[in-house]
Amino acid sequence: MDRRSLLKAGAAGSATLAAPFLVTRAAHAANYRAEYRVSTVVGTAFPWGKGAQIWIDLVRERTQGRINMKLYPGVSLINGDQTREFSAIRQGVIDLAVGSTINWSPQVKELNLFSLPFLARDHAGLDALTRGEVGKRILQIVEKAGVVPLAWGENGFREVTNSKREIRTPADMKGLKFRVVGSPIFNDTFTALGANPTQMSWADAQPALASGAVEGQENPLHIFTAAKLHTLAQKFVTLWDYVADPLIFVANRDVWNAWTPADRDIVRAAAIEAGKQEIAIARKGLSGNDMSMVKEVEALGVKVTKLTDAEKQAFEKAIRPVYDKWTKQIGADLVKRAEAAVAAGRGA
Ligand code: X2X
Repeated sequence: MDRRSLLKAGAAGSATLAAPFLVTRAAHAANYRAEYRVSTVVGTAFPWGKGAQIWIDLVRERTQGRINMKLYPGVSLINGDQTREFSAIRQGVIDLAVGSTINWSPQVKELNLFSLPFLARDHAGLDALTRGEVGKRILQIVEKAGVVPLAWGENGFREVTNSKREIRTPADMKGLKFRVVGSPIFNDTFTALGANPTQMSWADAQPALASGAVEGQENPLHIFTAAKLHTLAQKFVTLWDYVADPLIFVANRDVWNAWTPADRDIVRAAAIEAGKQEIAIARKGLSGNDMSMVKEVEALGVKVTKLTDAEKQAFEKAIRPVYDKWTKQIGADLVKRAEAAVAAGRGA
């Protein structure tokens, strides 16, 4: 075809119609990366990693592969140093994440709210926080701190375990060496209980438990079973539900802004859906009539002790100065609203 007939064909139809479409495709190709990296602490053997993978799969399917997310568990993008995750998302070292509020607390002090001992108490109390005004406020704070919050998930209520003895009273914790997570409130809490806490990453915790360098730790039961903590000498588990550990699905702001509004809607809706599914997985065997997770742990040869409300009160009393100290750091007003929300949510 010579040039003139080409122009004619173009004017006649398909070529002119195709042109704007091609431009849009080219713009996508220029802004969209071949892969977006999603950070988590644990992988798909755990509810947390499963939730991230559900998100990834939903987004891939609904964007017809335009947005290709990939899971990087073990916080491998920052060499396992989970307390640096929030900064890394903000800086763009990490594109997206499903992260624990505990790990982000060093950068966003209000996230310590969830680590206030015996604040949430149960799923109803936790839901009253995350699904209500307090949850909205927390997500606004996260956004102001520089990342785009999308949805809530859940690691679970953290239960205390150790290799030495049954824990029923604060006195039972005396002198025990515990691995604690990366926010200093955990050091304060375990110190107030007479224990001997050392802060370390999850990656370092497992060899430290195996060697006996530390004797105990605290994590949700789903982490206990999936990480096989009974093989790391953890023979005693106490269900005290002292701290709820919610997760937040987030995106780096530049990554977010580079996507079309329609694609952002897809990614956000998928995060909300994945979060709901993930929370259901995290509560499986630990709520309502189905407490099969406790049986599962007992079947591993572990002694599981469930504290009564009266027994929990002894721990609460010992920890009170820590609660008061951290209330000031978090913001007395936010804590007051949280306490009121939990009371209303639990029908207390
Ligand atoms: O490090 C932990 O204990 C873990 C896996 O629960 C978190 O990342 C908060």
